[in-house]
Amino acid sequence: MPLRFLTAGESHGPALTAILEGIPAGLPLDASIINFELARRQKGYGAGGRMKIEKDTAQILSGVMGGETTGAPIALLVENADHAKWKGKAVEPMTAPRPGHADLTGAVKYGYRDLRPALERSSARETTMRVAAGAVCKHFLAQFGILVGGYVKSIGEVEADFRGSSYRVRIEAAEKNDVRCPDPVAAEKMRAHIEQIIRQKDTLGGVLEIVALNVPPGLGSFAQWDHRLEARLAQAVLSVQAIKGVEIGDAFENTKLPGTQAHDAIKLERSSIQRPTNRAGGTEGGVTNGQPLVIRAAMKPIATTLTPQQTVDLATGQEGLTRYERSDFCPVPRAVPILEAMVAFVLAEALIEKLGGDSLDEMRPRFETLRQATLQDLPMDGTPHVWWP
Ligand code: EPS
Repeated sequence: MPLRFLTAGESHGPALTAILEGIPAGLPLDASIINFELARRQKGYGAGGRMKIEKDTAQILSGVMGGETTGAPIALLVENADHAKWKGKAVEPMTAPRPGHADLTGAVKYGYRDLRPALERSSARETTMRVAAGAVCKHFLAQFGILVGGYVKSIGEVEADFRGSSYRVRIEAAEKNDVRCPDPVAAEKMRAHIEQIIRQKDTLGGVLEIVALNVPPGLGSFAQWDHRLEARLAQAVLSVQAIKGVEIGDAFENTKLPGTQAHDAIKLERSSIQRPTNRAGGTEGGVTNGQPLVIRAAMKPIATTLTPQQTVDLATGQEGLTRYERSDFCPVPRAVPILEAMVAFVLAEALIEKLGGDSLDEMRPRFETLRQATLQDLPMDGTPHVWWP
């Protein structure tokens, strides 16, 4: 059974919902596991006014009985506290599309008479449900010792220096400040940069790094284009609002190196195959290689700026300026748990594919017998073959 999820809900509608299908039976689950991640999504310097209104909490409507998943679809619901202000209220039409937002493309595509329906569904408010579904996936992966975490690498021009720190230390250190940057010196500068951008009535983007530790080798496949794990991760990450770029490992840095320096040497330590570096970011040929999985994502500065931008009012047909809609100033720190959720979903799906089974009890022993990268796992004897007689 493939793992899949759908979300539904408008930013200011009564509630947001998700259905997550394919999580095996026997996973202990209660709302606190989801609420922990939802609270992380709400926290981050540079958030807008909406986060003062909401205290996102999930209701589990199905798929869990007696505190454990049953294998049935898991339906999740988060109410929008802000809906109370919109219910029954006449709303002035919005007709001046924001450059970079889904306003204009949505209106052209669906023929809306008002830009609001595009805003309502394209809003990053929807990521609440990705985080909710992803929290279940993260919790599922944790049963196998797989940890998904993330942190901020840069905000605007301010770049962190991670040299010498392990991924695990970075993941833990990131939660200690409200810009989610493990480098405390850079974190202070990032905060100051965000403060400045708020004063300037503008927005800031940045780069995030998402890491998965203890991922077994062999997830994903090169047998078909859409089975390749890098491709699946890239789609999941790029599907997040305002994410416009993605790289696996040191993809862009590697373009500057010759081939002999861009890869991770294969070494032997007590019959175990080891890689002293991780430039590939944990995948080779669309398959995990047992190294930490490293995904980097570029988030643009979001399109809703307090300073008006040049646009055309679609109702009057005149050039004019955008009108401000409440939004974030720098959503980069808040995007960490969102991207973690998407990566966790892809990895949970790939693990379920690899292990098969409908319950955790079926999967656990299979996980224990997964091949590791040791010489004994590889039955090669060097005999010549005629492949195509
Ligand atoms: C968000 C809720 C939204 C926005 C923001 C994120 O709520 P509202 O529109 O009522 O303020 O603040 O959305 C965007 C950044 C966007 O581009 O739509 C949330 O819950 O994260």
